[in-house]
Amino acid sequence: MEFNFDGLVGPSHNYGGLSFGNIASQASEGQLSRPKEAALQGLAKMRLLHELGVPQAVIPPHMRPDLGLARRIGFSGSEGRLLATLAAEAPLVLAACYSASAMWTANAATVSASADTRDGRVHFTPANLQNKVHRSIEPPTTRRILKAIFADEERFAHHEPLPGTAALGDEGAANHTRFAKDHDVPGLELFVYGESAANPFGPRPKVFPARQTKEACEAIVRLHGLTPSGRLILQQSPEVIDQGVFHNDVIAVGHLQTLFAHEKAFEDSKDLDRLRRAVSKACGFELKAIVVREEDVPVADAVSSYIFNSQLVRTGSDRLALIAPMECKENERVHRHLEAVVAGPGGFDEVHYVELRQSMQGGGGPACLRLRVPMSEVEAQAFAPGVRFGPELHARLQTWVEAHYVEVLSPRDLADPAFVEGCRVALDELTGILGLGAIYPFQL
Ligand code: SUG
Repeated sequence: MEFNFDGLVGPSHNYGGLSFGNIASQASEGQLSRPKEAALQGLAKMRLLHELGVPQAVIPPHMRPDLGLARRIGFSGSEGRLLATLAAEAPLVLAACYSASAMWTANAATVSASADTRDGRVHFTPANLQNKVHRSIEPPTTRRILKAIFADEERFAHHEPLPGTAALGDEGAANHTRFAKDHDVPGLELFVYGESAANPFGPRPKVFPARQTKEACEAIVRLHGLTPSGRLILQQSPEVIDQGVFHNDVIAVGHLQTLFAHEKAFEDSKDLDRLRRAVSKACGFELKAIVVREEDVPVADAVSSYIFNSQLVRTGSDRLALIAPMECKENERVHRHLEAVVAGPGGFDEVHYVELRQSMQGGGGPACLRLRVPMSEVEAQAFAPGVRFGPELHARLQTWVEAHYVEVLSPRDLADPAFVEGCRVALDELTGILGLGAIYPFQL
């Protein structure tokens, strides 16, 4: 089975405009955010997946603000003074300390199925996220959370994040897709990078940063013990990175035997054939590729609607469903195309449009909000039961959000010491609800 571990949106969800190269993030800078609505939208998506019969679980938010970030770069003083100084002199640093970006758990880690790894364990490498200051502070907490959830060392292996340096830039599962007949048989793990550090004059984007390197992909292949036939590393088209495709999951999504991608997703026109051959060799079936042409959906529409940042899932009634952002319904061209894919042969069986506007304004669609963990039945019994999503946990989390989250958050509110205290109380209570023990620095 494949579990979707969705990131629960944190109480300080705000729009800092912190992600250069992510068009939605930049466009939303300084806007008022609605943390309560954001968290409830995320929970509603989890409920939909659960109701469709797709295994669902939740990953808690990180404690924010992380004022340690500000102190490490030379700001000082008591908590109250520090908040006031940052608000007056360094609002971007303040927004970074408060960022709820850990909600996008597709960037939390790369996960390899036990059927693919040499030692037969599920492997996790937290992403270093070194490309963005506000995200570079996530790995230590992510690692603690993943170790708390997947604690059984006989079944789960946890690696350190790769060194946080440009040559090893790693953004986790957003650039990783697994193709296989099923979740417990060997498959093909596809890694996609934006540039190669060892080839500085090779193809690379000219405007926006490439966040994932080839060298990071190679390191993860080694760490996870993937066999040569069980993995493929391809380059993303640098041209589309410059159009706002900052992760592969903004232009392609795959699941078991199916790939749904834009024709411009990869650098080389032969890459798709390479992928077909590799899948056929590793998995013994022909890849079902649903490739969208530029003339049907231009890259610009793919970026604004996030059509490829959809989740591709197999429902409890064995139907292939696409969970797409509502923005796809609002873009006439995209909507028409999706409906045609559903109606035509060899497409999806159904499409569900979900309202995630609060996350979308930060550049995170349905696929960004989830980390997929393929597991056997036995492995699924071994992870912390408190994070498994169902009606009961949904109700508890909804009540918790209603009690602790503010409706509207403005950049000014971030300087309020009472808001910091509110975040701590909320997250302390959450660890109790999820039964995870101490995972935040202030609890250790
Ligand atoms: O890293 N946005 C995230 C969005 C991550 C989307 N993830 C995937 N595509 N898998 C990012 O750019 C916005 C923060 C801000 O502007 O406040 C942000 O971090």
